[in-house]
Amino acid sequence: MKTLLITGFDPFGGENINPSWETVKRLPDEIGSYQLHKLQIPTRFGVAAEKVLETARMIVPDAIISVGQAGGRKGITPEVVAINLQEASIPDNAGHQPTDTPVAAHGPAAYFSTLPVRRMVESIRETGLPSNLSFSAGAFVCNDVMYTLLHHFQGTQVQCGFIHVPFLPEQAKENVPCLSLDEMVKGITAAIAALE
Ligand code: PCA
Repeated sequence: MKTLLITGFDPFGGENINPSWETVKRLPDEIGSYQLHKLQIPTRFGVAAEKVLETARMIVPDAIISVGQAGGRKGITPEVVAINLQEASIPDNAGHQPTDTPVAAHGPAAYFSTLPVRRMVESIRETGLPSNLSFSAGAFVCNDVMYTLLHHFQGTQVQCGFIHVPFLPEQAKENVPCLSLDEMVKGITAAIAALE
């Protein structure tokens, strides 16, 4: 079997739950030809990505998917691109709020996801759930993790990237879209099933 390292974040920005970790921890242990290794990471610049890399050094995964919350989005959105920028509008969970700072000092401006993002969108839609490609993972901790992984694993066979999920019903205020936990689990399972 192949190994998938899949991560979710702890709550941030005043929320007391993060749908990404709630979803990741409920995924089955095997999907298709992949054995899942689940990891919770802190919503902290630098530290989150380092934790993923530390685990990757131990388990040597074939693929890495990091999942995060994007409150306000309607569907499950595989991210196409990560940018070399930290620009935070709120502090992270350690109180850091960098602006105009590169993720990697001498890195390129951006990296494309090496996950099969278009196939993932199709696979999620086949379950009846809303999904589309996203062309911005923001410039907060999620983008920081995605960029760091793609920078680290460039030129290797390790496929990596990021998927944002909407709020859960208990987080969404009036007229803000959300998905239930069961729907998120179904959608992320379908995304994983699209891996080679
Ligand atoms: N979402 C944030 C960081 C942690 C999370 O779940 C983001 O989109 O950057």
